Amino acid sequence: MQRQVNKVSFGSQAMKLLKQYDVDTIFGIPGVHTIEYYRGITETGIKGVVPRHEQGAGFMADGYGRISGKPGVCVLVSGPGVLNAATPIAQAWHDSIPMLVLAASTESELSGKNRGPLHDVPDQAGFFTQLTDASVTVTDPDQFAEVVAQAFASWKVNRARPVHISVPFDVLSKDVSEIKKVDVALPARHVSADDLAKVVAKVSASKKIVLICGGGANYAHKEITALAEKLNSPLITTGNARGLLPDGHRLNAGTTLPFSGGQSLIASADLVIAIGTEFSDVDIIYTGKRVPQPKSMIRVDLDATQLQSGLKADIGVVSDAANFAKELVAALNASGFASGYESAATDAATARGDIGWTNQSRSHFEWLDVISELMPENAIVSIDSTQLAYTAHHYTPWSTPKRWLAPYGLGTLGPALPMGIGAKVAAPNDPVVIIAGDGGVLFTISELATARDVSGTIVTIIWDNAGYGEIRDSFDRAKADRNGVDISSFDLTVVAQGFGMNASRVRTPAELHTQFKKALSIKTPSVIVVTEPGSPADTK
Ligand SMILES: Cc1ncc(C[n+]2csc(CCOP(=O)(O)OP(=O)(O)O)c2C)c(N)n1
Ligand SMILES: [Mg+2]
Repeated sequence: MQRQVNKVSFGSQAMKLLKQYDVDTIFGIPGVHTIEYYRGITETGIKGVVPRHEQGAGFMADGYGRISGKPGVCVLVSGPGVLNAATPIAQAWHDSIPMLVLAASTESELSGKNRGPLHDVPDQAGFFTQLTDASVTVTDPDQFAEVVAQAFASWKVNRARPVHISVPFDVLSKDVSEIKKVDVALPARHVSADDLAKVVAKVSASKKIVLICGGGANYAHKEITALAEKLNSPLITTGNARGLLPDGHRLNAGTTLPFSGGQSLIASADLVIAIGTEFSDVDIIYTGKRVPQPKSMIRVDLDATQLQSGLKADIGVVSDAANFAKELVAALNASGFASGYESAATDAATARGDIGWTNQSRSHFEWLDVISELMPENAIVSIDSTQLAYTAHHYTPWSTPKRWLAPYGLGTLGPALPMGIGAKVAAPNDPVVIIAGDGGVLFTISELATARDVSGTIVTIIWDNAGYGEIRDSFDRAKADRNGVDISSFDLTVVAQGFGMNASRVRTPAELHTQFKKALSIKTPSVIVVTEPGSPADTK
């Protein structure tokens, strides 16, 4: 069939449009259904990164999004392809990460007819409505341009959430004219004059003001630092905001939400200002102790539903974190505000020091010290749900905002390796350090192949205790007979070598020092398996 002049397939026009939004990478495993998205892609300069499972595609897009600040884009086949990415889509939804999921869907003629077409699932777009800001089946090029424009505009000013677009297989291959970029601009979220006046009055009447910042504030680290300094307020971060203040900053009260240090600081404050946090349970999982309701509280969030959920705000402000911080500092300067909180720096230090470490965490310190000692300043860390990480979240000093990646919102297993790979794609010159458990890493171990493709310094440290350690301990604490927790453990160094990695096993912190130093010095990926002393893995 001859193509008409100036007309190319819907799929290729869609990618040309995305190029205009500065998309440079797509993550996905191609299939016959998605060939049209790939047709002509070389011409656009957009690069395809191929995970070995679509769960990897989603986590890579997530890591890419967190590091680049741009939406990660997945291109996925209908049915199994896009369903395989449901968990990372849910993770991005929880952690407010921009992500565009472009999928094929069942041929229009056969959709909903129950006749068994390849990769068919009933109502694919409907399935994803719960996990996205928008999930739509698009059959018209203008509608495609509109949905994409809305998504990119919304990511700039609203709480970022994934967007899923399905295009039926037959529509993707139809010839269409250029899909023209539509201009959509949504207003930036500022503090209203009324809210600002209320906030200034509250702040001016309070002596001890404490800040709590979450992932929604991380992107505004410069403005928030200026606000913390103006208020002279100790600042506690959630996991997603680690590094917002540098480790040595006098007002840094650490990632101390679950501990008596952080919670006493909050209880002693006249006013707590919480910015961009949903007070996720994962942030307090270390002790399970819920953050107490402060005496008085201002909550600032782009998502109005957050303002009264869990901890109640006396004043709830819908605003972008950077705008809130800038506008409040300007108003306080104009009103001649001066903080009367003289012990702010000491209180921040006390909060950081008052942590009830478990003995298990104490046994992690010597390993984490080695990792911190050698960690390059420009490193990105990507962490899974492993016991070593639970300690690291609160113990490891961290000074760079947005570079400590973990599945805080969803608490799923397996994201660390693919998120780290996505991060590497976004920042090819920066070393990536991944920490995962022997259980979690197996969820996505096939992505070692993608790490090899992407190449560069990507160090995966596997904490090996031959089992689902945290769950094994939970069974013991619950006095339940262990079941399903002492999983078979394989020699992961051999597995890694099979993927072409530099791989080693270490049994002491000194050996970790040697191997980690070596791994950081080479420009190809490495795997270091750490045997947890005294664990069932120690017999290997
Ligand atoms: C998708 C998913 N399945 C199950 C769990 C429950 N879970 C939480 S931690 C954990 C153990 C993980 O084992 P490993 O990665 O080896 O880390 P360890 O606790 O041994 O350090 C499990 C199974 C989960 N969080 N996510
Ligand atoms: Mg384990």
